[in-house]
Amino acid sequence: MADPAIDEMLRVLEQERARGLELIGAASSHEELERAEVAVLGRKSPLASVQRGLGALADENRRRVGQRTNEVRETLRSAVAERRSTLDRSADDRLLEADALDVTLSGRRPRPGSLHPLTIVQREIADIFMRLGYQVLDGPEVEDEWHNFDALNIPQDHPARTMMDTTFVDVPGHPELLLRTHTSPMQIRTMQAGPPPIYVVVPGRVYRNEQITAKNMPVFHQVEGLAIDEGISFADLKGTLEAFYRELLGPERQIRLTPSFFPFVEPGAQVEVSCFVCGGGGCRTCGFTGWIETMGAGMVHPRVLEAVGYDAERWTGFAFGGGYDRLAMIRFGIPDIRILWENDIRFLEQFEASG
Ligand code: FA5
Repeated sequence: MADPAIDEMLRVLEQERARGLELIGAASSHEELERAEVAVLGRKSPLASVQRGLGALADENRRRVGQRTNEVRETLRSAVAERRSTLDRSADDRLLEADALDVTLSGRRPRPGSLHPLTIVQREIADIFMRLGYQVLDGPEVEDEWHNFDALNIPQDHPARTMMDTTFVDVPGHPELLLRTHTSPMQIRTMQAGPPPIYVVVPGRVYRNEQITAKNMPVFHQVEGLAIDEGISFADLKGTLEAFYRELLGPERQIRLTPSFFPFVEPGAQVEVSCFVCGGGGCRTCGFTGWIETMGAGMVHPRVLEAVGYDAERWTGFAFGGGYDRLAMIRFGIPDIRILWENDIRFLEQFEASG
């Protein structure tokens, strides 16, 4: 026979199952879940009062309602456990999200530095001569008097020694050491190292105790060239230099060779380039001559060949020594040599980026 009290208990259990599942499912934080758990499973919950009422029931009813009560409690407990682990997971996810490093963003690339105009010109010079079959060598900046002067046919009392304003190096017991005043001592070192034929260029730094002006620095750069072979003539020198200047500066720059004196060549010449500012008409940069002196050159003097033990009857050759700070000025239209040394970033960043 139907017992309304039992029906009511079963209805409460059903209602609690539905209400509990809804509350638990809606909990969006651990606090809310705890509140829901207390509300549906706690001591004051309708479920607990149904349970407390079981003792007053007859055996059969107690079993029936008790079983249903256990089922509802288990359902709700496992819903709570499941909800808790879901909340744990999403808390972890939030943490991971907050901590995440977004590697899909493209990084900010540091701007690469640029090559110094002197480096660019030095590399271009080396490149041009390598294509002409020359080897590129490096030489010591601290030299001795013999290589820098004597072997180059510049005797002790020769005015060229004072003209070059030598800086001596203070090494006790070695009064002969100096900072090379030009790259020409590398002519001697190269010839001492082996027999002809020789085709080399040697770029590098040189030092002279000189006044700083728009075209002169006490530290500057030269590239030495040396070609020794059988039957080399002045025409080879001129042709080589014309090809070199055309490659480096373009066909619009004229060059001219004028007679000049260097003790280690005979005949000697000065190589001038038409002024890049006025185009040859005359201006302040070229000293109103229309030409800029860039290089000394000539046929290697027989005394130099003899100083290194070469047979001057058999071998001939030419040599040149060019100042490439000046070539960089002409190449890039830089009106004052001092700009090359100021390292002003606004100037330097105009040149090609380093590889
Ligand atoms: C020499 O130094 C010779 N050794 C060149 C040479 C080599 C002649 C081989 C013959 C055979 P000179 O002192 O003129 O020569 O310098 C050569 C070049 O260096 C000059 O034409 C000029 O371009 C550059 N130069 C000379 N002095 C300075 C300076 N103070 N600042 C910048 N460039 C300079």
